[in-house]
Amino acid sequence: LRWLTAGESHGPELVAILEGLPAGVGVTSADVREALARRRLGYGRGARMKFEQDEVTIVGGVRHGRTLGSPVAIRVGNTEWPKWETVMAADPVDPDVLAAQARNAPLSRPRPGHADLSGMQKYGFDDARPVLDRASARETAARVALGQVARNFLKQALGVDIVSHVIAIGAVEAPGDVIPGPGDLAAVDEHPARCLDADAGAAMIEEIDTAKREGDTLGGVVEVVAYGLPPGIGSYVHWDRRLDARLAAALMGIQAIKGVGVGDGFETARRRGSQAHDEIENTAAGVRRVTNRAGGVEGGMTNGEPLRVRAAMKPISTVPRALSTVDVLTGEPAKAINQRSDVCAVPAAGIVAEAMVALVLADAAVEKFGGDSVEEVARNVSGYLSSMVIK
Ligand code: EPS
Repeated sequence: LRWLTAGESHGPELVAILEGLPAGVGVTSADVREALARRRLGYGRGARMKFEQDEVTIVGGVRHGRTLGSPVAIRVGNTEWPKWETVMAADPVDPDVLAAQARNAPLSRPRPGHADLSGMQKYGFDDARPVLDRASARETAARVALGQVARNFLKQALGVDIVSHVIAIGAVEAPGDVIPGPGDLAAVDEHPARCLDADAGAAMIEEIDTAKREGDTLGGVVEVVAYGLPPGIGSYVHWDRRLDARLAAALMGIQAIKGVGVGDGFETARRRGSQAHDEIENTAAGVRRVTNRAGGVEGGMTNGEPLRVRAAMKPISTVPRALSTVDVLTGEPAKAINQRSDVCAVPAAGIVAEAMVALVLADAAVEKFGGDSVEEVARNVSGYLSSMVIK
């Protein structure tokens, strides 16, 4: 599979293309709209999440609710656009018109922790606008749209369910043994912090309120769990075929993600081997792991246990109590750009992480099983499962 997104945060729309998906995957614009609505959930987001709508149009690759095997193209319109028509106009704008609107003033006070400064240096801008508008996590709406298509494919061809939850916000951590099951997505979504543990969830809300009061921002950690994956997706034979490497790259590619863990991740490094690995037993259902510390991946391949990956998000870099920077137009010390800001976007990052995991798994599944229609992939999956030498 290949996927691409384009569009700026305050532009007219985002566009996304997914190429290589088999035909026959059931998907509707309502499915995509629902996924985008989930991304807008979560305590700690700024005002924009409330008044802006995502306008979904599927413009290619789907007919009468089924994919065609051709590239799937989705537009996500931005209802904020009328306010930004001159700021982000594709065509040249009369300088007098530009000067008449405060919004058009160049942004010359780059935020520490943001793409602003290095982006301006790299692309030769003296205004952070073009950098921040593309670096913005608004772009994740396009990925969530494509992720929903990938997710429908995984469900329909392999019976895979993907869930995510928040396991830390700032220093508040959820207990490690609370992991959502395949049917728990609605319950997680109901909680404003998307945390399954009631006590930790309440403490997270409090932490966000405190940070907001103090003019500060917060990061955290999300975990994605995928159920129903057969063993053998991904491979140990080459670095770029390792499923964990591909998942790590996809998750690190989400704005503000600073670390990825597979299974128990960094915790595993602190354990002895006898406490780190998952012993194998023979059960009526076949060969299984007694525990799942590895998070369902060994040697770069799925091992048949639930896949578990975590992503750590840094605090939002638009800090209301603004950090020190330099005004690049004057060279003088200044306070960083700060218009409006989310306090915390960790709950939404879980939805984006689900989408990235779905895209990587769909890619790896198509590679492993082949097939031009969802029925053909499903047939290949069941042929593989029934002919496995060790079950
Ligand atoms: C974002 C900053 C905020 C968020 C935006 C991501 O936008 P603004 O600077 O216009 O207030 O609202 O997120 C979205 C619009 C979205 O749909 O997720 C950023 O700098 O990354």
